[in-house]
Amino acid sequence: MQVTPTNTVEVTVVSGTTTLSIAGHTTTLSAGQVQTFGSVAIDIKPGSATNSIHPRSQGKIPVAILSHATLDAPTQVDRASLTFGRTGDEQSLAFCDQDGLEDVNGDGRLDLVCHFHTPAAGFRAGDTQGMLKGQTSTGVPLTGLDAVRIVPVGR
Ligand SMILES: [Ca+2]
Ligand SMILES: [Ca+2]
Repeated sequence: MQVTPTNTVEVTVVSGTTTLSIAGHTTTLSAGQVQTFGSVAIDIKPGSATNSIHPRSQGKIPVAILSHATLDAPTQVDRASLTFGRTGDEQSLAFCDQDGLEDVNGDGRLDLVCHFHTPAAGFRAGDTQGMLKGQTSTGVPLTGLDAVRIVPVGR
């Protein structure tokens, strides 16, 4: 089963166990367990449509985690769990905004904007997407994808 970045998938195992693969990570579920895995919409560099990244920058990349009907990102995302970069496993988190929360996509729900160290995110020439991984404060895994454009380094 393939899902898009805004789908939420609920899995119920009626007998035995089953293995789930989520964004390349696998987990095993036992009968009787009900889990919800959330793919969240993210916006790399809110306000920029091109999401240009200078791979040699020593700066930070802002990433907005967009709230939706069943996720209030500012209150429900476990900020310390967040990893972001070319594979999604990079320990690149600098900080998340605590004050001045914004509704970056104008849907009436406040979103969570976090900032990630560019060198730690590990983007390379030719990368076309960035992935964010993490979990909610109740332990539900979250993944999000957005496009990036890697700025040619030159020289
Ligand atoms: Ca953007
Ligand atoms: Ca919003």
